[in-house]
Amino acid sequence: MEKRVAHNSLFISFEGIDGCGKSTQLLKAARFFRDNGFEVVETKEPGGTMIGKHLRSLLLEEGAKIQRSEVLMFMLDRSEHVRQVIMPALKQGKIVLCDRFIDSTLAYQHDYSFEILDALNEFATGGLKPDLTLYFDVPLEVALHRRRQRSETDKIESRSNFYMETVLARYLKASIRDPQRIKIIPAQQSIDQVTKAMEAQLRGLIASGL
Ligand code: Z5A
Repeated sequence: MEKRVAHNSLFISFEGIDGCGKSTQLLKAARFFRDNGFEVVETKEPGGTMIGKHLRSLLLEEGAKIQRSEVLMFMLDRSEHVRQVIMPALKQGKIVLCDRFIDSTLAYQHDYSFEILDALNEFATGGLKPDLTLYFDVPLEVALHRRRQRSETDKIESRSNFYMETVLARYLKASIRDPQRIKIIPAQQSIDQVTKAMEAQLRGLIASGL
């Protein structure tokens, strides 16, 4: 695990393809930590700050015309998010639960190499990485089925199956590269079963003294 920002602080990111159930599980994790007496901040990317909210609507509703610009907009969002929200909370010894972070860029902006995106992520975050990343692993068909039950799709969500298969492959590559940080949670089962698997990881963290 990376060196902690402050004693008792913990930074956990939630990752996976759209429809994997990570946002649902983030809420459960927040309740789990609060029930165990911890202070929790829930946040997300894109859109965790005021500037991020503007970027989010530009990115998700309009879609950046140029991919390079899209990457840089995610980086601007991330840089402000770390500065305004994540670091202050960690310095106060809080638990930060973040819906998407650096690995989303590695997975979704897959026109670019890990080398380039690692450098950009490092620059945007000042080197901050999550202490733990929970990757919710579902086959594309399961995620698509869950997404179909929701009515709206935005510019990014309407991408092709081929694009999404590549996103899955990049998540896999990221988790193979960094198995200490990225823990894979099988997420095909019911919400309660997935929560159980996730809580087993979180209990382990608490037992190890956080
Ligand atoms: N993006 C990027 O390209 N680069 C970056 O660097 C970053 C982001 C940071 C953000 O979309 C988009 O930005 C995202 C990547 C890109 N695009 N895509 N595609 P967003 O924030 O609008 O949404 P999202 O993060 O992709 O997903 P989401 O809406 O938050 O969904 P989710 O977290 O994957 O799943 P959920 O909301 O928890 O669940 C989805 C539905 O399934 C819901 O109805 C649940 O009740 C149901 N569900 C959840 N779990 C289960 C189980 N276990 N069984 C059955 N049903 C379930």
